Amino acid sequence: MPQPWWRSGTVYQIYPHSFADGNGDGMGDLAGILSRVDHLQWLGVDAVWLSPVYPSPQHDNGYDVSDYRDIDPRFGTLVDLDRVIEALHERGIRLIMDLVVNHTSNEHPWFVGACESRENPYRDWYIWRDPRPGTMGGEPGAEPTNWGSFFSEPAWTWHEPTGQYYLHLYARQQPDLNWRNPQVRTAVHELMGWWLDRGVDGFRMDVINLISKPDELLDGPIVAGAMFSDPSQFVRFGPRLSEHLAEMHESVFANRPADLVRIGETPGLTVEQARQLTRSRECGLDMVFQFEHMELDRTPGDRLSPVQVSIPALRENLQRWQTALAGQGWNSLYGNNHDQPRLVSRFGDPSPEHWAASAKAVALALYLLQGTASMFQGEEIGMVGATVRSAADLRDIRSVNYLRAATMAGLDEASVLEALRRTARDNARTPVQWSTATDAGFGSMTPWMPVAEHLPTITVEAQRNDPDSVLHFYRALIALRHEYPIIADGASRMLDTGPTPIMAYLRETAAETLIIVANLSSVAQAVPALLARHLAAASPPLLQSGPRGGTGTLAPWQAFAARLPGSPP
Ligand code: TEU
Repeated sequence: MPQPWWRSGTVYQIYPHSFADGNGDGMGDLAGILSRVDHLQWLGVDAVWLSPVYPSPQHDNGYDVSDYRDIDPRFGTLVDLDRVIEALHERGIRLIMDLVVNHTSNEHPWFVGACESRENPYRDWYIWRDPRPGTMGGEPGAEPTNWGSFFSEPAWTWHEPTGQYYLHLYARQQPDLNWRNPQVRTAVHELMGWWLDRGVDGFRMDVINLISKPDELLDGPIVAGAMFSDPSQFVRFGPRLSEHLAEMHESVFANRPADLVRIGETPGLTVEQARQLTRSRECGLDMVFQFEHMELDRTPGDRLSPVQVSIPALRENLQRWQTALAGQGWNSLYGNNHDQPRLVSRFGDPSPEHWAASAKAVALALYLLQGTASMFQGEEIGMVGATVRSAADLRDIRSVNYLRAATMAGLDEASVLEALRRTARDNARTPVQWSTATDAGFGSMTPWMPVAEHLPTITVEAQRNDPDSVLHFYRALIALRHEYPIIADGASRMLDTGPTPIMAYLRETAAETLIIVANLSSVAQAVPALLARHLAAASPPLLQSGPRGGTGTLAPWQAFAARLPGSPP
């Protein structure tokens, strides 16, 4: 049986707002993407995941869709999208669309209809409830449950004209669809088929694990210091989730080619649940973006408040996912995206001395595990996080709402901003730095978000000319994943490196073994005894980053992959 392409493949996420601006209006667009497809081909990626380009009022940068079958004029037209698909396909690159169907925009005609009257045919496409008994609708505390949205507001908004509340797990401009209604499910299946007929190669499904809500919606506990209860516990694996995904497979994918990919974005999902959703194609998902490793450096219950990352904890977590999904599901490997801070700023060391070696070391440690690599635009040149001087530099609705709620609760703005500098989603959303031109080659002098302050070497142009650059390293890493089937197929075994910041693991098949070692710190590390025994027998590196340490020492951010004996040449 041929293996699906994604096992050895790399997905490259394009966040259209910030990738490249083709018409100079400050906002990236499809024409910009078209002008940069050669970069993607040179890099060697297998697929592009395109964040939403559908018509949208942009309250959540396109994750609030008002028409599922068109393109927002700020990004171009359907004809432009067809051109992008064609240009990618000509280069052997697939296109994965973002499917945002847990919620729509409040400006989507379905919701506009639903708001007209309780009798409107679209009313039941959304989730409506009466005020809490004994209260007056619209007053604080009258919400049907005490749930908070993920954007620091109540999860219910009062609709005065029809006298009910509607549910929104995200912004009030993002009402949740009612997946219990079969008409909703059919409409989603149809629009998916429409895009597949147009030539797209799969979907990244936004918060797809949140689509099934319990029949009865109940209050949850409120942790100390919080305003609302966290609805995740009720909705992250709702009663009909598996059923809805299996039905989606049956109605959309069963009679289509098996190389169309379905990637579920699934905050809060456990390994066992991930296995349930990805263990066979009929379950509906081929892999999930899980969140556990993205929450290890966050305060529980407050995802925008940072704590120091622990490499041993990260290692342990990644290995748990590797083991649990081996042979019974499939992992995705990611360390950043448009919602997460930049990889090198978060897990590496962005200081001029260590920036390059650390960007490479983190990538090597992550992407040689078993799973599909998923990279975010600009990561391949080691881009660092946004420069946030003041609250006015924050664009993301989540950051803005969080700051407002925290200061209203009495926290001081400077310290909240300090936390947001490390955790805000704004971090990864700055324009891609293509060149050293004043507009960084983005295509506009006044981009919607300012270019991040960066070293002059952090541009595509500079790094293309330097064979030792982060960019060339990423290209070699992507190629290595294609070249060595063991990276797709081998079992993963984390080596015990104790409390050190060293991540070391083996990839094993009956025929061969690879060893991957990375010192994920800016301090030289003595090699632990167990690792030293392996290293004594290892081949010259297949790929390496950073300066070499002496015997028995790993230099700061030294990382490499090598063969162990028993391997054929
Ligand atoms: O993100 C979901 C997400 O990452 C978090 O908001 C998550 O739900 C939260 O941490 C609770 O665990 C997706 C998109 O990637 C993001 O850009 C959108 O804002 C969001 O869904 C809503 O569509």
